[in-house]
Amino acid sequence: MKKNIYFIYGCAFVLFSLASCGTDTKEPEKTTPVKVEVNRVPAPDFNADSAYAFVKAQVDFGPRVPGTAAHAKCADYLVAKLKSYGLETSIQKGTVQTFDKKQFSLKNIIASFKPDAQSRILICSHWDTRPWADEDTKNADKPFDSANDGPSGVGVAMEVARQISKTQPNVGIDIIFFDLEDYGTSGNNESWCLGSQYWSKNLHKPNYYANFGILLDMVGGPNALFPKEKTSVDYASSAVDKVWKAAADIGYGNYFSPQVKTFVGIDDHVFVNKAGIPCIDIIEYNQATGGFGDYHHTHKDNMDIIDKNTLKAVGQTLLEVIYNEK
Ligand code: AHN
Ligand code: ZN
Repeated sequence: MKKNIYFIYGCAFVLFSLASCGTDTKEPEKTTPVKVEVNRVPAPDFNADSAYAFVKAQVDFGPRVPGTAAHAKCADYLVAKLKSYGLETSIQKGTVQTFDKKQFSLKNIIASFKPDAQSRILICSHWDTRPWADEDTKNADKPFDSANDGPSGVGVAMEVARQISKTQPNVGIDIIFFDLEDYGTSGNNESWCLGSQYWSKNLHKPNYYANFGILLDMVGGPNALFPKEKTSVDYASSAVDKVWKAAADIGYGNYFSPQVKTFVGIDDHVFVNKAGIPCIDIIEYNQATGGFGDYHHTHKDNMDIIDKNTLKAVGQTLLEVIYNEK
């Protein structure tokens, strides 16, 4: 259902009524108004079934824990898909040390549409799985499927990649899937987001710039609520306003709440902002916990909590923003 858009149907209705005066023709259907969206370029239709399939494909590899075969296979899969959509795709490799003194070779997956366009939007998410369900009461030392935490954002971005390959937007688009976001420990901000930290110090192109960035984190839960996240408002308020207005314009104001909430200590957008690109975080807030959902870093984070309606709300909003950017 579309809200907050202008409907021009009165004239059509009056003309139709006059035309049918004095005849036995039926009353015109009042339920089919001629809709005219004001000042918006129509965006292609975001396919939530396709986005869902991209989420499931990642989860089907098994937990994408750094250093495992599932992690390596998932990277190959994402790169091959992005290349198949004609995006200029590469893997940024680097070596990082985790808080528990282990070394990992990280893979940031980077894909560009219209790589030479000046005006660009960056869409990002993380694609690694946390090695432990340490917020769970059972099997807290074991990895979990992690469908919402990582794959939901990657799945939405993959569907955006597929759509822009079919219908070209005016602007360039960069998609970055950061690695090793989730191998952190609480109370140590620098232990998280190792992929985006590496990228912020080693940009994939010299002087890389985008008009703004949009980080997607946990964008697939049922009835998800996305308030304006505080760091995003502080560093990238015009991008926040643009995205939340687009969502309201196309009828997704019930997902994108105008409230500002402080609940994200650290996330990849912090490091994108450190690189000088204003970047927002679309991230689910749970009213009951006052923080993340109760599935967060537990075995509950699996395909059962992925809702196509939420993927659609976020994905369609992104397309709306992309196709209206100059
Ligand atoms: C912390 O949990 C400290 N930061 C949120 C970043 C994150 C982890 N997003 C998903 N998983
Ligand atoms: Zn996480």
